[in-house]
Amino acid sequence: MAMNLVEKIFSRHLLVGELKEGSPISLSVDQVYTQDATGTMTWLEFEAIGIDKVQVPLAVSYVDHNMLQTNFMNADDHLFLQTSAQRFGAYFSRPGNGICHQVHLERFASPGKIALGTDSHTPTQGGVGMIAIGVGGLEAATVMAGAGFEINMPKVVKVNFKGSLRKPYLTAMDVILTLLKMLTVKGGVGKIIEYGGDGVKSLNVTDRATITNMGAELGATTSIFPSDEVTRQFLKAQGRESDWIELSADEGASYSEIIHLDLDNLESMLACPHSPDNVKTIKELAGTKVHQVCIGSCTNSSYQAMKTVALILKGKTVSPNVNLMINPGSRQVYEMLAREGLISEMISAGARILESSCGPCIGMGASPGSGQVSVRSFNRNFKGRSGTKDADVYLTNPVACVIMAIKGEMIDPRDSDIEIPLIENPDTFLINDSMLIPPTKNVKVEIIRGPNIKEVPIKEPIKDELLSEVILKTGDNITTDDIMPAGSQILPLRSNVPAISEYVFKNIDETFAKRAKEAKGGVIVVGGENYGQGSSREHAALAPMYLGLQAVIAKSFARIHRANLINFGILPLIFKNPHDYEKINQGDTIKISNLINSIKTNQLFIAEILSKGIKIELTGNLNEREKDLILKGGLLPYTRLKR
Ligand code: MIC
Ligand code: SF4
Repeated sequence: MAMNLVEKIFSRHLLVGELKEGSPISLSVDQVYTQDATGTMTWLEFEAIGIDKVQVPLAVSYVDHNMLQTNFMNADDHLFLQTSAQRFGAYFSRPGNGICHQVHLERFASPGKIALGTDSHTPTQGGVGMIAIGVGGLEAATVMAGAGFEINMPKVVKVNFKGSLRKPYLTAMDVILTLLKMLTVKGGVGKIIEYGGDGVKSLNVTDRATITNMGAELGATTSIFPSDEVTRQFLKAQGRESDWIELSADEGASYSEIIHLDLDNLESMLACPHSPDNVKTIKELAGTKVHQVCIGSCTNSSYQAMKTVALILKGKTVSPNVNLMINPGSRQVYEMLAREGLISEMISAGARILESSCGPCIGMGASPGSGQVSVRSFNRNFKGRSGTKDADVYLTNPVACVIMAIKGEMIDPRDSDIEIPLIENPDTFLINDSMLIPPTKNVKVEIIRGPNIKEVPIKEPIKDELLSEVILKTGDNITTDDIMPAGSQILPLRSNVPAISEYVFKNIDETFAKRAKEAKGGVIVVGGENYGQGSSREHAALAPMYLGLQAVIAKSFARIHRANLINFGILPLIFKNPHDYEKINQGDTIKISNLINSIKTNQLFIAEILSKGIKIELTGNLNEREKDLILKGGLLPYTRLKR
């Protein structure tokens, strides 16, 4: 039978189930990686499961998010992560080595394999032809403890490229922004996007990785490219040619949908505030004044992108009205640029060079000024994410970014008088793995914890009747940044759930935490479409759970957040009739009886809105495992009981 790429890789990893759209499957996993902001909880959870050593062939613990050390907390977490990695058998990527997705692509990503990462941009690795999926920390911990990865078989959508991207003013960012304009932030939910067609040849691996990285913004489970000669060249240049295998879809393979995109007809694009799918051509915004430009992140930090930026800056000066920040995503890229004198060109032009970390992308410093316009080569521009609530953040390709930094305003690169070089892949990358500490063998290392590191809270198993107040009703596309904000003040609290829970919904509802704690009988939140889009942070489930969240009722959910809710024993319920959303108001008390039976038998849940005397129907759509997880109070008690 002709197979697509996803079916080929899944069938080689299938433990349980059938590769039929929508049906539950369990897959074996080759690689798991964590980053520090989600990783402290993940490693605490791994420890709580009680397994001595990581059971997957490769585990890597990165430090890249919580890099500002304004007090003891982040440095303590780094040491906790380093000692946990040594204790449990994972590589440790030291702070300064780079952003997890970029470093993983350089040093570990392998065609044909399956990786999970505790970060929503894990699909970056799809650029080399592997399946890489973002998951919550607890999910990753159980897989590292030996469980299979359970998921409902997604639809597979093919995006067929024709033409070529080899034009200096365009980059892979324009490809994915064009797709975001076409498909929106909900367009990929429940789907894996498989790229193919002749145009794929014109994209090198790092271009492909930019596209798969931002597949997360489409809501896709993951995205994948074939593994071809271009992939082989990339791996060879990374000194890893032996990791290469050829992988492509069979002729006649079937897809749930095929989308065509002609790379010859692309324009320079930019996503406007405050959503990555609010995409326009740069020409439409030409002349808009720019105050800050940030280049880097896990989306656009390749050596080629950074070298292009440096060569454009050479001999020029950044506009006096613009702050230009550059954070090369990995030490490999940073060191190569430095050795070639390219960092000097950046400094000389007036750029501010930041360390290899997430930095401005997650509001870890470099927040724009009040009401300022910030143009970034990053992947998310949700309101307030930059650390400045009233800033307007735009997303575009690194070439357009640097040209705007010089000109001080938005301009299509073709309309500027600036010459843009076209940089080829290097034949060899600089390989220096000295900041990747390999797992120790057979030594019991003591795990060192700072005072800010607290235990993982566990939910009481669900009761048969819920009598809870709707503490908050939200609109569509609520992000996990809305639910559990990040930024330099809140991120250091990731290993302390009681403390971080004070900030739940803080940016959109100042008193949520207070009202939730006061509510007797627990908390219900009502949401619209695509509730919980964005990051994989399980804190967006765990911290509300700590405040008493029992159920979220929404029109639809983003995949990772729904899984995180279930993993922490919280019911994700869907309006059977989406118009019933209008019938519930904030402050209503909702009664749902016969819960346990409804969960077990997949019956409709009947919710009574007590203040109005009306009843509405809700569905759970829970598979067997999900039912079990909810009934046992979440994945941690479930995993412990199974052992
Ligand atoms: C993000 O880009 O939002 C993050 C910060 O990398 C998150 C992970 C986190 O919240 O720690 C993600 O994308 O999953
Ligand atoms: Fe880091 Fe931003 Fe990438 Fe998230 S999206 S991993 S915060 S660089």
